[in-house]
Amino acid sequence: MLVTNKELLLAAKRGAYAVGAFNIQNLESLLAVVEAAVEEKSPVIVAVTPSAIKYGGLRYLTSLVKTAAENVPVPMSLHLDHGEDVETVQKCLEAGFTSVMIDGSHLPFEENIALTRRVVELAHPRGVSVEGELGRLAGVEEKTVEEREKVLTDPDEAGEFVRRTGVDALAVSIGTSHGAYKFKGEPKLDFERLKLIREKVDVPLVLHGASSVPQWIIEKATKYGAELTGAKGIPEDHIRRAIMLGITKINIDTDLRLAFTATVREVLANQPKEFDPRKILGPAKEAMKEVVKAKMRLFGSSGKA
Ligand code: PH4
Ligand code: ZN
Repeated sequence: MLVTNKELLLAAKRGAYAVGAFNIQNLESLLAVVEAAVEEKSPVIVAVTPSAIKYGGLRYLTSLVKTAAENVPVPMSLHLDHGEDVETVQKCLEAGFTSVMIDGSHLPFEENIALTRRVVELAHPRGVSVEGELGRLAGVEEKTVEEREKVLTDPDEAGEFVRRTGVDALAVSIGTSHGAYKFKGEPKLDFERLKLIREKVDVPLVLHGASSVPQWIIEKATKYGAELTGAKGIPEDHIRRAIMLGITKINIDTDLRLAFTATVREVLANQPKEFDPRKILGPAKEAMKEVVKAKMRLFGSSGKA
């Protein structure tokens, strides 16, 4: 069944676990996420970005997710990830999304508040929950203290942002970034900042850019020809700590992409005579599913559906 992020995340906040938001772009990625959720008996957030919509089409992707939701016994939300503007949000609301993110994190504070507030006014009357973002997900390693302060979420501003916008969840910046190259040196997240944000903010907190970039997947992809030198993600113990400090939604995309790519490369390399897409994409879907299942166990959402 399709439910809102608000419903999933308030339960997670009460239970001190996190719900994974997994990005999908096609049938295989959706099947991987849904089958994992069913096997793990886990609530799940199916996340779709504007660029995924451009690739797969809003109607096709929405129909696939709705069909999945009608046929599985776990609660699932259909979430717009990194919505850029009111028009995109409007289209997703009309299509039946149960949750939307509006990402005004690149805007000055007051403009971010105004845009986010506008989306809350559109979404809440339809019973759809809204995630806002404050602070930017830029790499922070080589930045000065002043530069870091500009990029990472300010706890006082976070409290004000949530009060004035009415968002149901807040994405925060504590040192993560999107993609497979998150750190050059030792991985480091600003847990002190997360604690302070938690004290100022009541709504569920969201961690974007949370892929761990498992070395075994990098090794497998590299063995079959990928070039991924320097790829590094968020260690699993950092994820556990973030959940203990109040993160209740965790966004994962890169780890699924890596699992997909490593497996497609492996199949093509080992079975050069194979040209049936199902024999190539099927194993890739299974590899993504195993990654999603492992995340659900790590986040503590397994068995919570
Ligand atoms: N996301 C995924 C964003 C994907 O435009 P696009 O579809 O390429 O955008 O919101 C994440 O936070 C993923 O984090 P990760 O890269 O660590 O998996
Ligand atoms: Zn993100």
